[in-house]
Amino acid sequence: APEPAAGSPGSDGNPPTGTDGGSRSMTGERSITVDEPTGGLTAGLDPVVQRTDGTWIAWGDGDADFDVTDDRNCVAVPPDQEAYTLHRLELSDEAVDCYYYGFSNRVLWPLCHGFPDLIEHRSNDFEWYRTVNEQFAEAVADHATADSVIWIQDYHLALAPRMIRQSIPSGATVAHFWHIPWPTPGTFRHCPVGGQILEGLLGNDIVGFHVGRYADRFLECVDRFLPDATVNRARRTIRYDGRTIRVVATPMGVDAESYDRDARSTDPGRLSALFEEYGIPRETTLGLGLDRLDYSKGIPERLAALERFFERNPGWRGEFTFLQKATPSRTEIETYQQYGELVRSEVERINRRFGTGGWRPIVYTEDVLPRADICALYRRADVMVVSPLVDGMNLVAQEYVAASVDGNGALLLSDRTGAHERLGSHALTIDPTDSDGFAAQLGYAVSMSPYERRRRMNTLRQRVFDGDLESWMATQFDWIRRVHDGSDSEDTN
Ligand code: GDG
Repeated sequence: APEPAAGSPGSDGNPPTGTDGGSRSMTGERSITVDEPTGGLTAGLDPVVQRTDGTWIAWGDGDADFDVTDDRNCVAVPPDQEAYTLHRLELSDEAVDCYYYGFSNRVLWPLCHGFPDLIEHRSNDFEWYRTVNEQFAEAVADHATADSVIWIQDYHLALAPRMIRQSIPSGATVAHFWHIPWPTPGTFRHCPVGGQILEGLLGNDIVGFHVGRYADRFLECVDRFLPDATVNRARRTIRYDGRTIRVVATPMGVDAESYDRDARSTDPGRLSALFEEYGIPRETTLGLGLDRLDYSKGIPERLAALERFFERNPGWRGEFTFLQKATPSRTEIETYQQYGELVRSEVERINRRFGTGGWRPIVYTEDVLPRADICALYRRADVMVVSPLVDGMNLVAQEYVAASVDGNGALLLSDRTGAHERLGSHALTIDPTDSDGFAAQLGYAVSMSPYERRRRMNTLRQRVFDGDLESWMATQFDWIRRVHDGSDSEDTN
């Protein structure tokens, strides 16, 4: 089995300070507090790393209640079982600002999501990005042996693989999973340090993406911008620096069984209380949106489609309520602040236009809810709307399906998400920017026959359960094992 795992905080874009709502605390002997995060990836990785007896390297901003037990900032997790070692990198405020809110989220995030106009170049951001990547590489070198497997997560660590490669014993395997899209070469050109990013990533033995499209674009970018690399697009391999790098597409799933289980144990009293708190009529047909407040998620476009829907279907006024749960994210960045303001003001405007007496067509909240509440809402929602302008995968769509235990939910899914590749043919596909078509699909969803709902949902559930988080992990580790054992070599040379 692969040994140490290493990685960044995860995919939800939030630092691993463990302060998300709905967390559970365990207190060990040395007053160590471990908050279980609500995000899918971190929660999914934790049991895997527990089984490997490895080391998890993650950064924190120094605010978390973290009691280090040795001079390398290492602590055993869980405190009472010591299943793995958590090596924590403490970052200063300036480092967090430049590395995380700077180059990671002002350059790489908009670049990879195809929003080059939103890229902000600030002096020092890239230097800090490099410095933090170096810190990660040094921490890995502290733990790695010739037999190690190093598994790196996401776009915050693009330079680290090459640095790691230079500082660890040969024989160790380095794999990376990139949780967000990879851009076209035309967009990638907007990154002034693109060559360094690609060289950094080619320090890996394996680079993983959610879908084949991103893997192919990555190969195209390497082909176009790194003249020393030899790309084999058919085999998805790259020869560089005397090594072969394998590029793979392994779509990430969710822990479907646990969403199914939590949805089945919904407390009806709690659901009524939530409806009351948010002013949602008890018997309403319910639409649901659940996203980080991020410009990639297409929330204003969704609101425009809802406006069109209520315009065209006056009979649904008072009968259909849309709950938009938006979690504030990266609020240090002005683009995100402006986006939040736009979303809030559009909700108010639409509610003023169509609201009557006690009924609001759009109920909007920025509350972070415990997972039990999320599962209860998923189960209750008649229509789930997932309409990003671009999204690497999108776990929410899959969680909704897993939690639709009564089989009668309808999923509207943007064709610009990774999830659409797996679920698209049985969800109701939308182009998020086409308000008319989007509103028409919404109209279709709310009026869909129970038979069609069940038929579609049965197939969706099959796909989500077949391609769940565990199967994603297994596929990842299968690739890693093949490369690590050398059994992949005849394919790649
Ligand atoms: C990135 C990529 C890719 C949200 N609000 C609450 C809450 N959540 C949870 C959801 C879901 C997660 O957050 C969001 O995951 P997504 O996949 O939808 O989106 P990103 O955060 O953008 O994730 C994405 C993912 O990485 C994995 O590779 O799919 O494409 O952008 O799990 O349930 N959870 C709780 N309370 C909330 O209020 N408990």
